[in-house]
Formats: sequence, C-alpha cells, structure tokens
Amino acid sequence: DRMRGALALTFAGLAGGAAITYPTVLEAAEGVVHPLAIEHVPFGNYGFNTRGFNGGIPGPTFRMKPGETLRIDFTNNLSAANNVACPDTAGEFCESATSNLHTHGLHISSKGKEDGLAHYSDDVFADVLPGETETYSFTIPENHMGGTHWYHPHHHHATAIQAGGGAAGVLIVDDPEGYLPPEYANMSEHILFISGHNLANLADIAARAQSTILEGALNAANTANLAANVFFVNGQALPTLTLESHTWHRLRMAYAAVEQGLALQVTGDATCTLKLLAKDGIYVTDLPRDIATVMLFPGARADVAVSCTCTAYPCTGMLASNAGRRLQPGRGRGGGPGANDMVAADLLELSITQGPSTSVVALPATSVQRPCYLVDLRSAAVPDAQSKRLALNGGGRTVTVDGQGASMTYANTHANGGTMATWPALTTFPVGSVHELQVTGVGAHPLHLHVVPFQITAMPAAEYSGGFFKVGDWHDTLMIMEMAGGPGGQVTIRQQTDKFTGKMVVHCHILEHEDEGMMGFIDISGTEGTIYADAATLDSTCYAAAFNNTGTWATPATVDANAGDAGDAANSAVSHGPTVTAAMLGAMAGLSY
Ligand SMILES: [Cu+2]
Repeated sequence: DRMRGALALTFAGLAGGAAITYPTVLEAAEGVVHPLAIEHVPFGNYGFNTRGFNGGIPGPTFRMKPGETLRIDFTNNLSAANNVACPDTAGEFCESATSNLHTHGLHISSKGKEDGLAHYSDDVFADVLPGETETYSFTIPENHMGGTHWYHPHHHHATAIQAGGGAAGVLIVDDPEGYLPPEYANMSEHILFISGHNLANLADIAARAQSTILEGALNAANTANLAANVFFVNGQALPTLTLESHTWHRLRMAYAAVEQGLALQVTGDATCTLKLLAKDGIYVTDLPRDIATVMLFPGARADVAVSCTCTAYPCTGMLASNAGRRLQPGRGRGGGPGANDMVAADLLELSITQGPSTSVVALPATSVQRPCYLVDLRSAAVPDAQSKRLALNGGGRTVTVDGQGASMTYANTHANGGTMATWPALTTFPVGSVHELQVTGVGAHPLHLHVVPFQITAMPAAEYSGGFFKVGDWHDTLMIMEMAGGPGGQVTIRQQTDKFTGKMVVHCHILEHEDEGMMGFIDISGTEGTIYADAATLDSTCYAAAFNNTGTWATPATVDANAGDAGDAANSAVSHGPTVTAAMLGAMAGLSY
C-alpha cells in the first residue's frame, strides 16, 4: 500500500505537484543551542530509509547574522551496526555511521577540540560516533558577506552516502541592514534546496560500505516502478511554487548531489527573466547579471532573481534541467538518460498568477560594498612562493600542489601508524596573505576549498556557459562543464587567507571521488586573526569590521544598458543571454575521468 501511494503521488507530481514547503528555520541567538540529529529518515515516499537531519530531508534551515555565533548540539543517532570499519569493506566506502558537520561556504575556523577548542567549528576531521553528541559553535566574522550556504556531514569515506543520501540543509547568513538597494532587499525570498539522488549509485556505494541503509534503494524503486534517478526540491518531488507576475522573486538555490550536474532553465508557457545575484553566497560585481541558464554542480549555490509573465493568466513554467551531465559515466547509470550521460530533470513547477502591477520594477545596476576578504585580487601582488599549480586528477583520485600529494585512501592515511590527523599538508601559506593557484581539472571535477572563497582571476576565455562564469567571479566550489580538461582548461584562482589559521581542506565535490581519496589540505600558518594588510589598498571602500554604510551603492562604470529595464520581463519573448547547449557543456567532448 505504501508503494502504491508513492506511485500515485509521483504521477500527481508530474501534473504539477503539491505546493512547495520549506524546512523549519532556526536562528542563531545568544545563549541558544539548537539540537541537530543525523538519523534514519524516510526517503520521500519510496518506502525505505536514508540518512537525514531531525527527521527529514533536508534538515532545518539555520539563519545567522554577521558577528553572531550559531551553536548546535549535534547528535549521531545512526546505527552502530552499520559502522563497518574501513579495512573490512571493499574499497574506500566505510564507517558509514560515523559523522560530523561541515558548514559549506561559511568563512569560519576549521578547528575543533583536537586543536584545543572547547567545541568544534568547521572541523571535518572530527569523528562523531553513533550515540555521541558533540557541541558545535560557528562564529561568523562581523564582516562576513550575507549569502546562501549549506551544511552536510563530511566524515571521509562516508560523505557520499550520508550527504548524497539526503543528510544536508541550508545555512543563510543574512545581509546587514541597508546592504542591498531596496529593489533587491525587498524581493520575496524562496529557499530551494535541490538534491539529486541517483539510487543506482547510492545503492552501489551503500553495498560497498556494508551500510545496510540504502543498499536496497534501487531494487525498491524498480519494484515500485518509481524513478531511480530522483530529484527533490526541499525534499519534495516536483512541487509547485506560485509566483505573482511582474515581480522579482529571489530564489536561493543550494544543490546537493553525489555526482550529477544540472543546467537549469525555465521552460513552458510562462515568460521568465533570470538575473544572477550571487554564486556560492557571494554577490556578483555586475548586479544584476542577465543569464538564461543556472549551472549547478555538486555543492554549488546560486541566488537568482526571477520575474515572469503570462500571455493569459494563470500559466506555468518548469524549472528544468535539459542538459545537465552525469559526472560518473560507467558507474551506477541505472535510470539514467542514455549514452551521452545527460541528465534531464523537471525540478519545480512555477505557477504564475497575475500580480497587481503591469510592469516590473527595474533592478538598478550596482556593485555592493565588499568585505575586505572579498576585494578584487586581480591586481594584488603575489609572492613567487605563493603561486602554485593545483591539479584535480580523477584517475589517481588525487589533489596535488606542484605535483605533490598522494590519494587520501584509508591505506595511505593509515600507513606506518598514521591517522587522518597525521596526514601531511599539500603546502603551507601564511595567514593574512594572498596566494594564487593555477588549477587544472575543473572541467570534470568540482573544486571545493573550505574556510575562505576564491576568485577566478584568469581563464582561457573571459566567460563560459552564457556568462554564468566570468573572470573576476567568486566561488567556493567551481566546475565549468563547458571547459575541456588539460592545459586548455586551466583556471587561475586567488584567495586571501583571511583571519583563520589551520587546515584549509581542498577536495573534489563529486563526493564519491572525495571518499575515494581526492582530498587534501593546505596549512594556513601564523597568528590567528591576521588579515591581509593591502586589502584596503586594492579597494578603499572595503570594510574590515561590521558593515555600517547604509544607503550608499556604487554604480559600475560599465553597465548593460538593457539590464533590468522596466520592460524586461514584460516585453521579452525570450530570456536574455545565450542558451547553453549540450556542446557547450562538453558532453560530447569525450572527457576522461
Ligand atoms: Cu572528482
């Protein structure tokens, strides 16, 4: 009966499903400790369990303001019986009931109790065993930029099965009062936690880990005639979001998946205009940026303003990926769309109703004031010793710096009496400085760096994917599917090692690659709290303390004269910006993995 119910719901979903729901919002506050438990929860209506937080997927949304501290008591309620040790499983998937918390995108300390703190911060080397509760305390710098981030477990060798199975949720750092022009600040906001679950791959990883949970997922889906490649928005299959016409709505998207990329567009009867506001929780410097396609790869976030109209009201649009890409050909392809590894998925139906206005307000071209850790680094002086080559090597499952760095397999990390804690750094950079990394491999692997985001300072082309990726943009996770591998695919990034010493983890965000060893860390040395002395020289308007410049917004020297004009959404037959094609995504490029 349960399966039949699920089947009926799925068919109902295809015709436009239930109204979208949102996770519980928990706000940081002085003296408040929020409980968060990883536990066995139902996987949608599929009739089997996965791992999730506080009873469902996704977990609660945590909101905090710059300068606040988010406190969480994290309890591991997973079954110890499923926690099979690494030497006892085949390959690198093991300890599937050991967990911890990673705050993906937050610019905070990566330290924990083993570093002498009274609590854990963003320490992915922490082990929280089944039955244990640990205290996490995330202190947000007072000049942290407001943005959309997410959290998930990050226990090495068990990240894919936990985070990819649904144990994840949204983190939002709120903008300070007066940070955005009112046309942006006053948008209605909709949090879209998008998750992709390829049950063939998850079941395969679960079996390798002897994790019990999810081992039967593919068979159960097939028996019930349910989709085996599942996409949820806020834990729902194809929900409906109702939006008034001629109004800008801010969609805060976060994307979690083990191994699949998406290229989202709005199709259907509705005419919708998309403007990119932020990627990975960092505002673009050319607000508002015209885009037609939102590129999502595992770990990515995108804040997008959308405004829609209908020829006749109401009408519908579909937020859909017609040209995403399966990032792991040859593994767990069941339920997939075919030989070219394209992922087609309908995620969210947009129901457009007639709003009170007949024209949409213009979004002013602007550039928000930058915190000093996010100033443009393209003209920064980088010491020779802090310019390195970083390579993501899929074949060897390694991340290397200047050619050095072994795969973090269990055997390697535990050779000669070693542990995860004794694994050596890829390199060391001083805190409060700028370094440069010439990165290869982001055509096939999402590069993720913890602790502090990075700026793209050079690429072979000025932009990719219809302007979704531009030189000068900021990310903490970056994959450009359009970009082929090899030297032609080199991307140069720069970072400030702002404030925080300790381990800055770097890994591939195809989570099974990470579990299989494609990870390492850069050691940030020196005195905790040191900031980059030349930031204000590069950008005299940057702020190192709390933002307090309400009501002043810069107008960029160069703006698109058509961007955000009053008739944009009302008069356009098509969205601005070029359409991303399959060829642009590199789907046919024969990349090696
Ligand atoms: Cu990878």
